[in-house]
Amino acid sequence: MSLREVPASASDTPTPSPTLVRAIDSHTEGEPTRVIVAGGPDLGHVPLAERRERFRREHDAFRRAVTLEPRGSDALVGALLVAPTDSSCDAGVIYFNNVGYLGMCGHATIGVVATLARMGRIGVGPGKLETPVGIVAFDYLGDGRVRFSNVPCRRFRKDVAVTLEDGRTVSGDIAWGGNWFYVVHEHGETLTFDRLETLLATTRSIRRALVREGVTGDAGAEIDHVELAEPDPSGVAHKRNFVLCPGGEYDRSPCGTGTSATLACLADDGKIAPGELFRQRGIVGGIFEGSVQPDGAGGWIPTIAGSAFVTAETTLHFDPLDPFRTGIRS
Ligand code: PYC
Repeated sequence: MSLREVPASASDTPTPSPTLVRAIDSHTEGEPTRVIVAGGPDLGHVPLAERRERFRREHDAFRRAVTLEPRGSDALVGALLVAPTDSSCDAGVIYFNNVGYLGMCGHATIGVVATLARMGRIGVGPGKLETPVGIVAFDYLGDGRVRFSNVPCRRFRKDVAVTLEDGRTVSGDIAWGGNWFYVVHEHGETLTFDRLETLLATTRSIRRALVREGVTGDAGAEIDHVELAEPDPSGVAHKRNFVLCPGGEYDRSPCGTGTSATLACLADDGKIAPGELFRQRGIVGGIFEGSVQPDGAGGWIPTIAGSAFVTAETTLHFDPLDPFRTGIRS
């Protein structure tokens, strides 16, 4: 039976008809975000980490319907706007992608803030978002420009080597930037966009090596982001990077949580001082600016700035007759 012939089951219905799901799409330095502003699943008014688990358990078809083709794409990060439990926050947000749920997402945070500005829910100035991994303070600077302070970030292990299937050895640091990263500094690659297929193949192979060799984050946490980094030869930025995301796609932006993980490693090594400006260039050319401050517990609070642009304001339709209404799955 081909995928086209697989009947869609009732449990796959992502939203009860005739609910309208309203979304605002944007991109942050090239990386897309789809914010669900109305009609998303009701997850109750419990802490956001619990709501994320309920989303995963009871409404995963909604995640797939929003992010997978034909409605979404593997590069897309979804952001469900919810009411915060902390009334000092402007909104609560749960991030998700083509394979699951993210604790935090830097480019999507910038996209969410630009979206809230577009909706007239915030103006220029400071604000706060509640996420499943903590409260994120932001400053909306106007014209889509956003600066946010990430959750506390830290390096977990330094100079960890793994061996790829082709015999190459690469070496890097394991760090928490709001997601778990393997920040690879010895990789033998040149990080240019024309080498996209090679960079994807190498980072996917590194990801397999991490699994094969049992290399994890703290308490056995899966390292689901791989970041290759090198000094930026153009001099426009301090470093340029290439980031493989959990679902096998690459981050078009310089990756907010990846830049945070990089900053934590640089700060631990004394290569960047608290408050010193750092620029990271992504693989398609976008730039994030960042800096760190000590968090008082041995880690670092990164501040990241970048720009997002709204690309669409849409109503999503989930036709019960559409066999692919909850996405195309492999
Ligand atoms: O900007 O943190 C980020 C991010 C993670 C995955 C895609 N973008």
